[in-house]
Amino acid sequence: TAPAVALPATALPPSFRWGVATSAYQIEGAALEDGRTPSIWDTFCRVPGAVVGADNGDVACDHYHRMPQDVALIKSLGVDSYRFSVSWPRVQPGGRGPANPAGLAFYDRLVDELLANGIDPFVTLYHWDLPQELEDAGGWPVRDTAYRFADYAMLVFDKLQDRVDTFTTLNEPWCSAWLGYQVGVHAPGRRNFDDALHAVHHLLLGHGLATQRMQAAQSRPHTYGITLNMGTADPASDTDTDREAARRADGMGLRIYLDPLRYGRYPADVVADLAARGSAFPVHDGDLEVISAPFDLLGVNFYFGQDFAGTDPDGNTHDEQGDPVVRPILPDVARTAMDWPITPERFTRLLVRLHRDYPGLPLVVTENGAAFDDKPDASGYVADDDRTAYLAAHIAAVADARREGADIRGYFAWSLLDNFEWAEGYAKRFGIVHVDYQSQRRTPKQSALWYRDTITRTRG
Ligand code: GBH
Repeated sequence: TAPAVALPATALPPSFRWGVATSAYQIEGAALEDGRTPSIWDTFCRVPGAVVGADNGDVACDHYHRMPQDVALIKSLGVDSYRFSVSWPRVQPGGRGPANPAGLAFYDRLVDELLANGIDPFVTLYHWDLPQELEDAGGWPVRDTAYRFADYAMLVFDKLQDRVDTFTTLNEPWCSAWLGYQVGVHAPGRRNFDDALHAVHHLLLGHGLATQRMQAAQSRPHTYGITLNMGTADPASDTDTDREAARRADGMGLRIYLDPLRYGRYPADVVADLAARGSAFPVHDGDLEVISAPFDLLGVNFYFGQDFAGTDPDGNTHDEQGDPVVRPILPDVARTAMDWPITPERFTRLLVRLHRDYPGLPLVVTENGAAFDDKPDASGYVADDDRTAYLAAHIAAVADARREGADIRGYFAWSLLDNFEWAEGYAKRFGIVHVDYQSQRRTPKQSALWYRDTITRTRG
């Protein structure tokens, strides 16, 4: 990897928001404490072969018990914001009914601790931990789950709105829908195309219902948003077949979320593609008005961009089911420990494109980061040149996109801590702070020190 370049101090304005991000199931542990019930991830982790090393989030980073020290750690990194998610089954066990006071109290204490340390809390309401009871009732493919989500959101909002400014609804609905219900590599591990498609619609509906209800109940103005995972989908070559594959990938990966959210309609080309295979979004009258409820901020999670080919390696344009081939091809560049290509110039292109195609929507990078094969020394310190270079290149990409006019307000590094990396278990480390899972000792890596220095210099 190329060595990290120091970002010019003026590359980003003093008002730029700098943060670190985590999610509840990935760090909290305390899976059975204070009334929390299982989520789909507690269940999925027990499925043989589902998670590398048969790991689970029972203990994770034990953040639930170490929260004040972790907030002190966040402060020591020099960031001004902390993005965390609220665990639905902690706050509303079973996914229905009244709030669990002990569960809500944890987030109440977290917010107070952050504010006392001058850190702005940036709340994600849902980062993939659906209460298992709601999955047993059908999960996201079922319409009722959208209404259950809005009810849950209000329990959190009522408790925290006096002190929290930013509420985002969903983290990466693409992952919840397709990885959870079609590919089956994430919880709940189901494999059905139409279930996933219905999940997309109900996730978006849940976002809209929750956003409308929070806005109606607010006692002061807040910033409302949603976070999407976004890549770039380029044709692998100039052929019509590859261009068509890239169009389909972009439609299913990005436009089926942003078009309804911003313009109140699913993209016509995707609707036609779906109809050709006998599928359709389960839209009821009025749903698209709800889904397109105005919001203030788009969270962008970016890891890499890819190319798409419309043929398989044997040259076939259709698979065994008769569906057109949309084959991802990873750009031929350096990779991370996830085997993900490192593509910062595509990040700039994505951000500029969002500004062009969905104007008037402020952007915040809610996740960006990388796993590498860390080699801690005896003290736990990791000299992670590779991660440092990754962050430097992607923050420079944000600055480039701003110079091209994109309205990007902030950047959150994924992640504060090494943590439970979903289907990869604890084997993959994304933290800018090393975690020794035996002792739970936290040690900032070189990348964290670089990040702190970068923030300090850009603040002027
Ligand atoms: C994020 O997901 C999560 O929000 C976060 O919890 C997680 O720890 C972090 O990233 C690191 O993984 O190759 O078909 O999957 C990112 C998941 C990975 C989804 C890249 C899109 C590209 C398309 N994204 N993936 S595919």
